[in-house]
Amino acid sequence: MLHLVALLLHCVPLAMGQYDICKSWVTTDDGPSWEFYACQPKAMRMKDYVTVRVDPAGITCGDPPERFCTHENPYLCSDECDASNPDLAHPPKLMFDSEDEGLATYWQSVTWRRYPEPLLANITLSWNKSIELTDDIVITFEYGRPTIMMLEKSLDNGRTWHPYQYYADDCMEAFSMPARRVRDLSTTSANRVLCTEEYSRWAGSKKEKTVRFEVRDRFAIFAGPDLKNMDNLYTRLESAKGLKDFFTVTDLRMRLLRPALGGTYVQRENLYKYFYAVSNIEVTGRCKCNLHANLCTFKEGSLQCECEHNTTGQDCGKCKKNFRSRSWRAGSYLPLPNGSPNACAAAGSAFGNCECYGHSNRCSYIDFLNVVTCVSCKHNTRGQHCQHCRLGFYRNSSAELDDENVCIECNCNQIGSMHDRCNETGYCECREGATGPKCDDCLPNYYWRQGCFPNVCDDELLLCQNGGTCYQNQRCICPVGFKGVLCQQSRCEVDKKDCDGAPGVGGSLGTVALGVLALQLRAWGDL
Ligand SMILES: *[C@@H]1O[C@H](CO)[C@@H](O)[C@H](O)[C@H]1NC(C)=O
Ligand SMILES: *[C@@H]1O[C@H](CO)[C@@H](O)[C@H](O)[C@H]1NC(C)=O
Ligand SMILES: *[C@@H]1O[C@H](CO)[C@@H](O)[C@H](O)[C@H]1NC(C)=O
Ligand SMILES: *[C@@H]1O[C@H](CO)[C@@H](O)[C@H](O)[C@H]1NC(C)=O
Ligand SMILES: *[C@@H]1O[C@H](CO)[C@@H](O)[C@H](O)[C@H]1NC(C)=O
Ligand SMILES: [Ca+2]
Repeated sequence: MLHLVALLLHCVPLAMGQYDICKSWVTTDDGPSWEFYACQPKAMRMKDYVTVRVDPAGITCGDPPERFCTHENPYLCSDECDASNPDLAHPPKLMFDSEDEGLATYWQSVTWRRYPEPLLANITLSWNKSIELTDDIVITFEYGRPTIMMLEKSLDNGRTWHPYQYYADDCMEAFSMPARRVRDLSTTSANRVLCTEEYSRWAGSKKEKTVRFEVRDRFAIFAGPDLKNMDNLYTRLESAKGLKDFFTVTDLRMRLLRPALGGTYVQRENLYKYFYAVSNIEVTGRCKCNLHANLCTFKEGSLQCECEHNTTGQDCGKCKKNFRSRSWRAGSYLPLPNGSPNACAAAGSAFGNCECYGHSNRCSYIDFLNVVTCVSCKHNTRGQHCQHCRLGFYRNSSAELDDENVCIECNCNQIGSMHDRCNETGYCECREGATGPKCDDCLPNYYWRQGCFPNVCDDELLLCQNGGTCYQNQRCICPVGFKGVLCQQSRCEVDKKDCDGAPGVGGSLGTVALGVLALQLRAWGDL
Protein backbone atom coordinates (compact mmCIF):
# COMPACT_ATOMS: atom_id res chain seq x y z
CA MET A 1 0.00 0.00 0.00
CA LEU A 2 2.75 2.41 0.97
CA HIS A 3 4.52 1.59 -2.24
CA LEU A 4 1.42 2.41 -4.17
CA VAL A 5 1.23 5.85 -2.56
CA ALA A 6 4.82 6.46 -3.51
CA LEU A 7 4.11 5.46 -7.06
CA LEU A 8 1.10 7.70 -7.30
CA LEU A 9 2.94 10.68 -5.88
CA HIS A 10 5.79 9.96 -8.20
CA CYS A 11 3.48 10.26 -11.12
CA VAL A 12 2.06 13.60 -10.06
CA PRO A 13 4.68 15.80 -11.73
CA LEU A 14 4.23 13.99 -14.99
CA ALA A 15 0.47 14.06 -14.92
CA MET A 16 0.37 17.81 -14.27
CA GLY A 17 2.63 18.73 -17.14
CA GLN A 18 6.33 19.11 -17.36
CA TYR A 19 8.36 20.81 -14.64
CA ASP A 20 5.27 21.99 -12.76
CA ILE A 21 6.29 20.74 -9.35
CA CYS A 22 9.36 21.61 -7.30
CA LYS A 23 9.09 18.89 -4.69
CA SER A 24 6.87 16.12 -3.49
CA TRP A 25 6.57 14.07 -0.34
CA VAL A 26 7.37 10.49 -1.25
CA THR A 27 7.36 7.31 0.74
CA THR A 28 10.16 4.93 0.04
CA ASP A 29 11.56 1.85 1.71
CA ASP A 30 13.59 4.15 3.96
CA GLY A 31 10.50 6.05 5.07
CA PRO A 32 8.86 9.25 3.79
CA SER A 33 10.94 12.17 2.56
CA TRP A 34 10.93 15.06 0.13
CA GLU A 35 11.98 14.53 -3.42
CA PHE A 36 13.01 17.58 -5.46
CA TYR A 37 12.57 18.36 -9.14
CA ALA A 38 13.51 21.08 -11.59
CA CYS A 39 10.48 23.35 -11.81
CA GLN A 40 9.28 26.44 -13.63
CA PRO A 41 6.26 28.77 -13.39
CA LYS A 42 3.38 28.59 -15.81
CA ALA A 43 3.33 30.81 -18.85
CA MET A 44 1.37 34.03 -18.33
CA ARG A 45 0.05 37.00 -20.30
CA MET A 46 3.02 39.24 -19.65
CA LYS A 47 1.32 42.42 -20.85
CA ASP A 48 -0.50 42.52 -17.50
CA TYR A 49 2.76 43.20 -15.65
CA VAL A 50 4.56 45.54 -18.00
CA THR A 51 5.48 49.20 -17.81
CA VAL A 52 5.47 51.03 -21.12
CA ARG A 53 7.26 54.09 -22.37
CA VAL A 54 6.63 55.77 -25.71
CA ASP A 55 9.27 58.03 -27.25
CA PRO A 56 9.87 60.74 -28.30
CA ALA A 57 7.82 63.09 -26.12
CA GLY A 58 4.83 64.41 -28.05
CA ILE A 59 4.59 61.39 -30.37
CA THR A 60 1.16 60.40 -29.01
CA CYS A 61 -1.59 62.15 -30.94
CA GLY A 62 -4.12 64.56 -29.49
CA ASP A 63 -2.07 67.32 -27.88
CA PRO A 64 -2.96 69.57 -29.65
CA PRO A 65 -6.05 67.83 -31.12
CA GLU A 66 -5.49 66.62 -34.64
CA ARG A 67 -7.55 65.28 -37.55
CA PHE A 68 -6.61 62.13 -39.42
CA CYS A 69 -7.99 59.83 -42.05
CA THR A 70 -7.41 56.25 -43.12
CA HIS A 71 -6.06 54.57 -46.22
CA GLU A 72 -9.56 53.23 -46.89
CA ASN A 73 -11.10 56.69 -46.74
CA PRO A 74 -8.22 58.98 -47.63
CA TYR A 75 -10.38 62.02 -48.40
CA LEU A 76 -12.67 61.82 -45.41
CA CYS A 77 -10.37 63.25 -42.81
CA SER A 78 -12.96 63.73 -40.13
CA ASP A 79 -11.61 61.44 -37.43
CA GLU A 80 -10.19 63.29 -34.52
CA CYS A 81 -7.62 62.52 -31.85
CA ASP A 82 -7.95 64.67 -28.73
CA ALA A 83 -5.95 63.79 -25.66
CA SER A 84 -8.21 65.84 -23.40
CA ASN A 85 -11.34 63.94 -24.40
CA PRO A 86 -11.44 60.32 -23.07
CA ASP A 87 -13.55 59.22 -26.04
CA LEU A 88 -11.10 60.60 -28.58
CA ALA A 89 -7.80 60.01 -26.76
CA HIS A 90 -5.33 57.26 -27.70
CA PRO A 91 -2.90 56.87 -24.80
CA PRO A 92 -0.26 54.08 -24.62
CA LYS A 93 -2.20 52.04 -22.05
CA LEU A 94 -4.73 51.10 -24.75
CA MET A 95 -2.11 48.72 -26.16
CA PHE A 96 -2.49 46.53 -23.05
CA ASP A 97 -6.19 46.58 -22.15
CA SER A 98 -8.51 43.70 -22.96
CA GLU A 99 -10.45 44.35 -26.11
CA ASP A 100 -14.22 44.41 -25.84
CA GLU A 101 -16.05 42.54 -28.54
CA GLY A 102 -15.30 44.05 -31.89
CA LEU A 103 -14.20 47.44 -30.61
CA ALA A 104 -10.48 47.98 -30.81
CA THR A 105 -8.86 50.49 -28.49
CA TYR A 106 -5.45 51.69 -29.53
CA TRP A 107 -2.49 53.96 -28.97
CA GLN A 108 -2.05 56.31 -31.89
CA SER A 109 0.84 58.52 -32.97
CA VAL A 110 0.71 61.98 -34.50
CA THR A 111 0.38 62.03 -38.31
CA TRP A 112 3.31 62.37 -40.69
CA ARG A 113 2.75 66.09 -41.18
CA ARG A 114 6.51 66.71 -40.98
CA TYR A 115 7.21 64.57 -44.06
CA PRO A 116 9.87 64.06 -45.45
CA GLU A 117 11.39 64.04 -41.97
CA PRO A 118 10.97 60.40 -40.84
CA LEU A 119 8.11 59.55 -38.49
CA LEU A 120 9.88 57.66 -35.69
CA ALA A 121 8.49 56.19 -32.51
CA ASN A 122 9.85 53.82 -29.87
CA ILE A 123 7.60 51.68 -27.72
CA THR A 124 9.59 50.25 -24.82
CA LEU A 125 8.19 47.49 -22.61
CA SER A 126 9.93 46.81 -19.29
CA TRP A 127 9.29 44.09 -16.76
CA ASN A 128 12.14 44.64 -14.32
CA LYS A 129 12.38 40.85 -14.33
CA SER A 130 13.79 38.33 -16.74
CA ILE A 131 11.10 36.61 -18.75
CA GLU A 132 11.35 33.51 -20.91
CA LEU A 133 9.17 33.77 -23.99
CA THR A 134 6.98 30.73 -24.55
CA ASP A 135 4.85 31.90 -27.45
CA ASP A 136 4.88 34.44 -30.27
CA ILE A 137 5.00 38.14 -29.55
CA VAL A 138 2.02 39.53 -31.47
CA ILE A 139 1.67 43.23 -32.16
CA THR A 140 -1.62 44.35 -33.67
CA PHE A 141 -1.69 47.46 -35.83
CA GLU A 142 -4.90 49.19 -36.78
CA TYR A 143 -4.92 51.05 -40.13
CA GLY A 144 -1.93 49.22 -41.56
CA ARG A 145 1.38 47.82 -40.36
CA PRO A 146 4.63 49.78 -40.51
CA THR A 147 6.61 49.38 -43.71
CA ILE A 148 9.84 49.49 -41.69
CA MET A 149 10.27 48.54 -38.06
CA MET A 150 12.66 46.78 -35.75
CA LEU A 151 12.30 44.78 -32.59
CA GLU A 152 15.03 45.06 -29.98
CA LYS A 153 15.55 43.31 -26.68
CA SER A 154 17.44 43.84 -23.48
CA LEU A 155 18.55 41.25 -20.98
CA ASP A 156 19.79 43.69 -18.34
CA ASN A 157 16.86 45.96 -17.57
CA GLY A 158 17.56 48.30 -20.46
CA ARG A 159 21.24 48.95 -19.96
CA THR A 160 22.20 47.27 -23.24
CA TRP A 161 20.04 46.52 -26.26
CA HIS A 162 20.34 44.00 -29.07
CA PRO A 163 18.43 43.63 -32.34
CA TYR A 164 15.83 40.86 -32.14
CA GLN A 165 14.18 41.02 -35.55
CA TYR A 166 14.00 43.38 -38.52
CA TYR A 167 10.79 43.99 -40.45
CA ALA A 168 10.48 45.76 -43.81
CA ASP A 169 8.57 45.60 -47.07
CA ASP A 170 12.01 45.55 -48.69
CA CYS A 171 14.70 44.20 -46.34
CA MET A 172 17.56 44.93 -48.74
CA GLU A 173 16.56 48.55 -49.17
CA ALA A 174 15.74 49.22 -45.51
CA PHE A 175 18.45 47.23 -43.69
CA SER A 176 20.75 45.84 -46.42
CA MET A 177 19.75 42.37 -45.28
CA PRO A 178 18.33 39.55 -47.37
CA ALA A 179 14.74 38.67 -46.53
CA ARG A 180 14.37 35.38 -44.65
CA ARG A 181 11.63 33.44 -43.00
CA VAL A 182 11.83 31.84 -39.57
CA ARG A 183 10.28 28.70 -41.06
CA ASP A 184 13.42 28.24 -43.14
CA LEU A 185 15.81 28.29 -40.19
CA SER A 186 17.57 25.11 -39.12
CA THR A 187 18.66 23.62 -35.80
CA THR A 188 21.96 25.45 -35.94
CA SER A 189 20.45 28.82 -36.85
CA ALA A 190 17.38 28.79 -34.59
CA ASN A 191 18.64 31.85 -32.73
CA ARG A 192 19.56 33.90 -35.79
CA VAL A 193 18.46 37.54 -35.95
CA LEU A 194 16.85 38.06 -39.34
CA CYS A 195 14.89 40.47 -41.49
CA THR A 196 11.46 39.38 -42.64
CA GLU A 197 9.14 40.84 -45.26
CA GLU A 198 6.16 38.77 -44.14
CA TYR A 199 4.59 41.40 -41.91
CA SER A 200 5.26 44.67 -43.68
CA ARG A 201 3.58 44.42 -47.07
CA TRP A 202 0.34 46.21 -47.74
CA ALA A 203 -2.60 43.86 -47.80
CA GLY A 204 -5.39 46.24 -46.99
CA SER A 205 -5.35 47.56 -43.48
CA LYS A 206 -8.26 45.43 -42.27
CA LYS A 207 -6.90 42.11 -43.44
CA GLU A 208 -3.41 41.74 -42.15
CA LYS A 209 -3.00 43.52 -38.85
CA THR A 210 -0.40 41.58 -36.92
CA VAL A 211 3.35 41.65 -36.73
CA ARG A 212 4.89 38.60 -35.08
CA PHE A 213 8.09 37.58 -33.46
CA GLU A 214 7.84 33.87 -34.10
CA VAL A 215 8.76 31.96 -30.97
CA ARG A 216 6.67 28.89 -31.81
CA ASP A 217 8.22 28.47 -35.24
CA ARG A 218 11.65 28.54 -33.67
CA PHE A 219 10.60 26.04 -31.00
CA ALA A 220 9.11 23.86 -33.74
CA ILE A 221 12.57 23.45 -35.27
CA PHE A 222 13.28 21.18 -32.28
CA ALA A 223 9.87 20.14 -31.02
CA GLY A 224 8.13 19.47 -34.32
CA PRO A 225 5.21 21.31 -35.96
CA ASP A 226 2.71 20.98 -33.09
CA LEU A 227 5.37 21.24 -30.41
CA LYS A 228 4.65 17.62 -29.59
CA ASN A 229 8.24 16.71 -28.86
CA MET A 230 8.96 19.18 -26.09
CA ASP A 231 11.55 16.82 -24.60
CA ASN A 232 13.75 17.47 -27.56
CA LEU A 233 13.31 21.21 -27.15
CA TYR A 234 14.17 21.07 -23.45
CA THR A 235 17.22 18.97 -24.20
CA ARG A 236 18.35 21.55 -26.75
CA LEU A 237 17.69 24.48 -24.42
CA GLU A 238 20.00 22.81 -21.93
CA SER A 239 22.78 21.99 -24.36
CA ALA A 240 22.83 24.58 -27.14
CA LYS A 241 24.87 27.57 -26.08
CA GLY A 242 22.94 30.84 -26.07
CA LEU A 243 19.61 29.25 -27.04
CA LYS A 244 17.93 29.78 -23.67
CA ASP A 245 19.17 33.35 -23.50
CA PHE A 246 17.84 34.03 -26.98
CA PHE A 247 14.29 33.60 -25.68
CA THR A 248 14.97 35.53 -22.47
CA VAL A 249 14.26 39.27 -22.13
CA THR A 250 13.79 41.89 -19.45
CA ASP A 251 12.70 44.57 -21.92
CA LEU A 252 11.45 44.79 -25.48
CA ARG A 253 11.48 47.78 -27.78
CA MET A 254 9.57 48.30 -31.00
CA ARG A 255 11.27 50.91 -33.13
CA LEU A 256 8.69 52.12 -35.62
CA LEU A 257 10.64 53.59 -38.53
CA ARG A 258 8.10 54.16 -41.35
CA PRO A 259 4.31 53.88 -41.24
CA ALA A 260 2.03 52.03 -43.65
CA LEU A 261 1.92 53.78 -47.00
CA GLY A 262 -1.14 52.10 -48.49
CA GLY A 263 0.59 52.26 -51.85
CA THR A 264 4.05 52.55 -53.28
CA TYR A 265 4.74 56.18 -52.53
CA VAL A 266 3.86 58.88 -50.04
CA GLN A 267 1.12 61.29 -51.10
CA ARG A 268 2.48 64.63 -49.98
CA GLU A 269 -0.84 66.38 -50.39
CA ASN A 270 -2.52 64.09 -47.84
CA LEU A 271 -0.21 63.36 -44.94
CA TYR A 272 -3.08 62.88 -42.47
CA LYS A 273 -3.41 59.22 -43.39
CA TYR A 274 0.09 58.25 -42.28
CA PHE A 275 0.50 57.36 -38.61
CA TYR A 276 0.96 54.37 -36.28
CA ALA A 277 -1.90 52.82 -34.32
CA VAL A 278 -1.27 49.81 -32.05
CA SER A 279 -4.25 48.13 -30.44
CA ASN A 280 -2.56 45.24 -28.69
CA ILE A 281 0.84 43.80 -27.76
CA GLU A 282 0.66 40.21 -26.65
CA VAL A 283 3.71 38.78 -24.92
CA THR A 284 3.41 35.27 -23.53
CA GLY A 285 6.14 33.96 -21.30
CA ARG A 286 7.11 32.79 -17.90
CA CYS A 287 9.28 34.26 -15.20
CA LYS A 288 12.82 33.04 -15.44
CA CYS A 289 13.44 31.35 -12.08
CA ASN A 290 16.38 29.17 -13.10
CA LEU A 291 14.20 26.06 -12.64
CA HIS A 292 14.00 26.72 -8.90
CA ALA A 293 10.37 27.94 -8.63
CA ASN A 294 6.96 27.08 -9.99
CA LEU A 295 5.29 30.28 -8.83
CA CYS A 296 5.93 33.86 -9.79
CA THR A 297 3.99 36.64 -8.11
CA PHE A 298 3.53 40.35 -8.65
CA LYS A 299 4.80 42.10 -5.53
CA GLU A 300 5.65 45.75 -4.95
CA GLY A 301 5.33 46.51 -8.62
CA SER A 302 7.55 43.70 -9.95
CA LEU A 303 7.33 40.02 -10.70
CA GLN A 304 9.25 37.79 -8.33
CA CYS A 305 9.94 34.08 -8.28
CA GLU A 306 8.80 32.22 -5.18
CA CYS A 307 12.06 30.38 -4.84
CA GLU A 308 12.37 26.77 -3.69
CA HIS A 309 15.40 24.51 -3.31
CA ASN A 310 16.75 26.95 -0.72
CA THR A 311 17.55 29.53 -3.38
CA THR A 312 16.68 33.21 -3.24
CA GLY A 313 16.71 36.39 -5.32
CA GLN A 314 14.35 37.75 -7.97
CA ASP A 315 15.36 34.94 -10.37
CA CYS A 316 16.34 32.43 -7.64
CA GLY A 317 19.84 33.24 -8.82
CA LYS A 318 21.67 32.54 -5.57
CA CYS A 319 21.64 30.31 -2.55
CA LYS A 320 19.89 31.35 0.64
CA LYS A 321 22.04 32.36 3.55
CA ASN A 322 23.37 29.32 5.38
CA PHE A 323 22.78 27.19 2.28
CA ARG A 324 26.00 27.95 0.52
CA SER A 325 28.15 24.93 1.04
CA ARG A 326 28.15 24.46 -2.74
CA SER A 327 28.18 27.06 -5.48
CA TRP A 328 24.75 28.01 -6.73
CA ARG A 329 23.61 26.28 -9.92
CA ALA A 330 20.53 26.63 -12.08
CA GLY A 331 18.26 23.62 -12.16
CA SER A 332 18.42 21.54 -15.32
CA TYR A 333 15.74 20.15 -17.63
CA LEU A 334 17.86 17.02 -17.78
CA PRO A 335 17.63 14.16 -17.20
CA LEU A 336 14.13 13.87 -18.60
CA PRO A 337 11.42 13.88 -17.47
CA ASN A 338 11.92 15.54 -14.06
CA GLY A 339 15.23 17.27 -14.50
CA SER A 340 17.75 18.02 -11.75
CA PRO A 341 16.90 20.49 -9.01
CA ASN A 342 20.54 21.32 -8.27
CA ALA A 343 19.33 22.57 -4.90
CA CYS A 344 21.44 24.63 -2.58
CA ALA A 345 22.78 22.68 0.36
CA ALA A 346 22.92 23.73 3.98
CA ALA A 347 26.29 24.66 5.34
CA GLY A 348 27.84 21.61 6.86
CA SER A 349 25.54 19.14 5.19
CA ALA A 350 27.80 18.16 2.35
CA PHE A 351 31.18 16.48 2.32
CA GLY A 352 31.33 15.58 5.99
CA ASN A 353 31.15 19.11 7.34
CA CYS A 354 33.48 20.76 4.92
CA GLU A 355 32.12 24.30 4.52
CA CYS A 356 33.55 26.16 1.52
CA TYR A 357 31.26 29.21 1.71
CA GLY A 358 30.24 28.61 -1.87
CA HIS A 359 33.70 29.32 -3.26
CA SER A 360 34.38 25.72 -4.19
CA ASN A 361 32.26 22.75 -5.05
CA ARG A 362 34.91 20.14 -4.41
CA CYS A 363 36.44 18.89 -1.22
CA SER A 364 39.34 16.56 -0.81
CA TYR A 365 40.50 14.41 2.07
CA ILE A 366 44.13 14.82 3.03
CA ASP A 367 45.14 11.51 4.50
CA PHE A 368 48.19 12.35 6.61
CA LEU A 369 46.54 15.43 8.13
CA ASN A 370 43.21 13.69 8.51
CA VAL A 371 41.34 16.80 7.33
CA VAL A 372 38.89 17.53 4.58
CA THR A 373 39.75 20.66 2.65
CA CYS A 374 38.13 22.70 -0.11
CA VAL A 375 39.75 22.38 -3.52
CA SER A 376 40.37 25.21 -5.99
CA CYS A 377 38.79 28.02 -4.00
CA LYS A 378 37.34 30.62 -6.36
CA HIS A 379 36.66 34.35 -6.00
CA ASN A 380 40.24 34.97 -4.83
CA THR A 381 39.77 33.01 -1.63
CA ARG A 382 42.07 30.40 -0.10
CA GLY A 383 42.26 28.21 2.97
CA GLN A 384 40.78 24.95 4.16
CA HIS A 385 37.28 26.41 3.99
CA CYS A 386 38.07 29.12 1.42
CA GLN A 387 37.69 31.39 4.41
CA HIS A 388 40.76 33.60 3.76
CA CYS A 389 41.66 35.94 0.95
CA ARG A 390 44.50 35.12 -1.41
CA LEU A 391 47.71 37.09 -0.94
CA GLY A 392 47.32 40.42 -2.62
CA PHE A 393 43.63 40.57 -1.64
CA TYR A 394 41.87 41.73 1.51
CA ARG A 395 38.54 41.03 3.13
CA ASN A 396 35.56 43.17 2.00
CA SER A 397 34.06 44.20 5.33
CA SER A 398 30.60 44.81 3.85
CA ALA A 399 30.40 41.31 2.34
CA GLU A 400 29.51 38.02 4.01
CA LEU A 401 32.03 35.22 3.91
CA ASP A 402 29.98 33.48 1.24
CA ASP A 403 29.73 36.52 -1.02
CA GLU A 404 31.46 36.44 -4.41
CA ASN A 405 32.86 39.89 -3.66
CA VAL A 406 34.38 38.90 -0.35
CA CYS A 407 37.98 39.49 -1.43
CA ILE A 408 39.12 42.79 -2.87
CA GLU A 409 42.40 43.21 -4.73
CA CYS A 410 44.99 45.23 -2.77
CA ASN A 411 46.12 47.09 -5.86
CA CYS A 412 49.30 48.36 -4.23
CA ASN A 413 51.30 50.75 -6.34
CA GLN A 414 54.15 48.63 -7.68
CA ILE A 415 56.79 51.28 -7.26
CA GLY A 416 55.58 52.97 -4.11
CA SER A 417 54.96 49.85 -2.06
CA MET A 418 57.23 47.19 -0.58
CA HIS A 419 55.15 44.27 -1.93
CA ASP A 420 51.65 43.58 -3.26
CA ARG A 421 50.08 42.56 0.06
CA CYS A 422 47.99 44.81 2.26
CA ASN A 423 46.46 44.77 5.74
CA GLU A 424 42.83 44.01 6.59
CA THR A 425 41.67 47.49 5.67
CA GLY A 426 43.41 47.48 2.29
CA TYR A 427 46.46 49.52 3.27
CA CYS A 428 49.69 48.64 1.50
CA GLU A 429 53.14 48.84 3.07
CA CYS A 430 54.93 51.83 1.61
CA ARG A 431 58.55 52.43 0.71
CA GLU A 432 60.31 55.45 2.20
CA GLY A 433 58.67 58.72 1.23
CA ALA A 434 55.51 57.08 -0.19
CA THR A 435 52.08 57.28 1.44
CA GLY A 436 48.36 56.74 0.83
CA PRO A 437 46.42 53.45 1.12
CA LYS A 438 47.96 52.21 -2.13
CA CYS A 439 51.33 54.02 -1.70
CA ASP A 440 50.76 56.03 -4.83
CA ASP A 441 51.27 59.41 -3.14
CA CYS A 442 54.35 61.04 -1.63
CA LEU A 443 54.78 62.40 1.86
CA PRO A 444 55.23 66.18 2.20
CA ASN A 445 58.72 67.19 1.13
CA TYR A 446 58.94 64.26 -1.31
CA TYR A 447 58.29 64.31 -5.03
CA TRP A 448 57.10 61.49 -7.33
CA ARG A 449 59.32 60.30 -10.12
CA GLN A 450 59.20 56.50 -10.45
CA GLY A 451 58.86 56.44 -6.68
CA CYS A 452 59.16 59.09 -4.00
CA PHE A 453 62.37 61.07 -3.60
CA PRO A 454 63.14 63.76 -1.05
CA ASN A 455 62.66 67.27 -2.38
CA VAL A 456 65.87 68.94 -3.53
CA CYS A 457 64.29 72.37 -3.39
CA ASP A 458 60.91 73.88 -2.51
CA ASP A 459 59.21 77.14 -1.62
CA GLU A 460 59.74 76.94 2.10
CA LEU A 461 62.94 75.57 3.60
CA LEU A 462 64.95 74.49 0.62
CA LEU A 463 64.81 77.76 -1.29
CA CYS A 464 66.94 78.18 -4.39
CA GLN A 465 69.40 81.02 -3.75
CA ASN A 466 70.61 83.94 -5.84
CA GLY A 467 67.50 84.14 -8.02
CA GLY A 468 67.46 80.43 -8.96
CA THR A 469 64.12 78.76 -9.62
CA CYS A 470 62.98 75.43 -8.28
CA TYR A 471 62.05 72.92 -11.03
CA GLN A 472 59.45 70.37 -9.85
CA ASN A 473 61.16 70.04 -6.47
CA GLN A 474 63.90 68.17 -8.28
CA ARG A 475 66.60 70.78 -8.88
CA CYS A 476 67.35 74.47 -8.85
CA ILE A 477 67.79 76.17 -12.20
CA CYS A 478 70.60 78.60 -11.42
CA PRO A 479 71.32 81.91 -13.09
CA VAL A 480 74.60 82.12 -14.98
CA GLY A 481 77.43 82.55 -12.55
CA PHE A 482 75.96 80.39 -9.80
CA LYS A 483 76.03 76.75 -9.08
CA GLY A 484 75.49 74.29 -6.30
CA VAL A 485 72.38 72.38 -5.35
CA LEU A 486 70.65 75.57 -4.20
CA CYS A 487 72.66 77.93 -6.46
CA GLN A 488 74.36 79.01 -3.30
CA GLN A 489 77.85 79.15 -4.81
CA SER A 490 79.18 81.84 -7.07
CA ARG A 491 81.16 80.27 -9.88
CA CYS A 492 83.65 83.13 -9.48
CA GLU A 493 84.64 82.09 -5.98
CA VAL A 494 85.26 78.57 -7.10
CA ASP A 495 87.21 79.32 -10.25
CA LYS A 496 88.66 82.75 -11.06
CA LYS A 497 88.41 82.06 -14.79
CA ASP A 498 84.64 82.33 -14.43
CA CYS A 499 85.00 85.91 -13.22
CA ASP A 500 86.44 87.14 -16.56
CA GLY A 501 84.53 87.27 -19.78
CA ALA A 502 81.29 86.59 -18.07
CA PRO A 503 79.32 89.67 -18.91
CA GLY A 504 76.40 90.84 -16.90
CA VAL A 505 77.21 88.87 -13.79
CA GLY A 506 76.16 91.63 -11.45
CA GLY A 507 78.35 93.04 -8.65
CA SER A 508 81.39 90.87 -9.04
CA LEU A 509 81.87 91.92 -12.65
CA GLY A 510 81.60 95.54 -11.60
CA THR A 511 84.30 95.06 -9.03
CA VAL A 512 86.54 93.32 -11.53
CA ALA A 513 86.00 96.07 -14.10
CA LEU A 514 86.81 98.76 -11.54
CA GLY A 515 89.96 96.91 -10.55
CA VAL A 516 91.07 96.72 -14.15
CA LEU A 517 90.34 100.43 -14.62
CA ALA A 518 92.33 101.32 -11.48
CA LEU A 519 95.29 99.33 -12.74
CA GLN A 520 95.15 101.10 -16.09
CA LEU A 521 94.86 104.53 -14.44
CA ARG A 522 97.85 103.74 -12.33
CA ALA A 523 99.74 102.71 -15.42
CA TRP A 524 98.87 105.99 -17.14
CA GLY A 525 99.93 107.88 -14.01
CA ASP A 526 103.25 106.15 -14.17
CA LEU A 527 103.72 107.25 -17.73
C1 LIG B 1 14.70 54.73 -30.11
O1 LIG B 1 15.65 53.95 -29.40
C2 LIG B 1 16.93 53.93 -30.00
C3 LIG B 1 17.82 53.05 -29.18
O2 LIG B 1 17.35 51.74 -29.18
C4 LIG B 1 17.48 55.33 -30.07
O3 LIG B 1 18.74 55.31 -30.72
C5 LIG B 1 16.52 56.22 -30.85
O4 LIG B 1 17.00 57.54 -30.83
C6 LIG B 1 15.15 56.16 -30.24
N1 LIG B 1 14.23 56.89 -31.09
C7 LIG B 1 13.37 57.77 -30.63
C8 LIG B 1 12.47 58.37 -31.63
O5 LIG B 1 13.30 58.05 -29.42
C1 LIG C 1 12.90 46.11 -9.75
O1 LIG C 1 12.85 44.92 -8.98
C2 LIG C 1 13.67 44.96 -7.83
C3 LIG C 1 13.65 43.60 -7.18
O2 LIG C 1 12.36 43.16 -6.99
C4 LIG C 1 13.18 46.05 -6.89
O3 LIG C 1 14.01 46.12 -5.76
C5 LIG C 1 13.22 47.39 -7.63
O4 LIG C 1 12.69 48.40 -6.84
C6 LIG C 1 12.44 47.30 -8.94
N1 LIG C 1 12.65 48.53 -9.70
C7 LIG C 1 11.68 49.19 -10.27
C8 LIG C 1 12.07 50.41 -11.03
O5 LIG C 1 10.51 48.83 -10.18
C1 LIG D 1 15.88 23.61 2.34
O1 LIG D 1 16.11 23.79 3.71
C2 LIG D 1 15.12 23.21 4.58
C3 LIG D 1 15.51 23.57 5.98
O2 LIG D 1 15.32 24.94 6.19
C4 LIG D 1 15.04 21.72 4.35
O3 LIG D 1 14.04 21.18 5.15
C5 LIG D 1 14.76 21.44 2.90
O4 LIG D 1 14.77 20.06 2.66
C6 LIG D 1 15.77 22.12 2.00
N1 LIG D 1 15.38 21.95 0.62
C7 LIG D 1 16.23 21.51 -0.31
C8 LIG D 1 15.70 21.38 -1.68
O5 LIG D 1 17.36 21.21 -0.07
C1 LIG E 1 32.00 44.52 -1.12
O1 LIG E 1 30.88 43.67 -1.05
C2 LIG E 1 29.65 44.30 -1.37
C3 LIG E 1 28.53 43.33 -1.10
O2 LIG E 1 28.64 42.22 -1.93
C4 LIG E 1 29.69 44.74 -2.83
O3 LIG E 1 28.50 45.40 -3.17
C5 LIG E 1 30.87 45.68 -3.03
O4 LIG E 1 30.97 46.00 -4.40
C6 LIG E 1 32.16 45.02 -2.57
N1 LIG E 1 33.22 46.01 -2.64
C7 LIG E 1 34.22 45.92 -3.53
C8 LIG E 1 35.21 47.03 -3.51
O5 LIG E 1 34.33 44.97 -4.30
C1 LIG F 1 46.08 49.15 8.14
O1 LIG F 1 47.07 50.10 7.95
C2 LIG F 1 46.65 51.44 8.14
C3 LIG F 1 47.80 52.35 7.80
O2 LIG F 1 48.99 51.87 8.35
C4 LIG F 1 46.18 51.65 9.59
O3 LIG F 1 45.70 52.97 9.75
C5 LIG F 1 45.07 50.66 9.85
O4 LIG F 1 44.67 50.75 11.20
C6 LIG F 1 45.54 49.24 9.55
N1 LIG F 1 44.42 48.35 9.72
C7 LIG F 1 44.53 47.26 10.45
C8 LIG F 1 43.29 46.47 10.57
O5 LIG F 1 45.56 46.91 10.97
CA1 LIG G 1 -6.38 47.74 -26.98
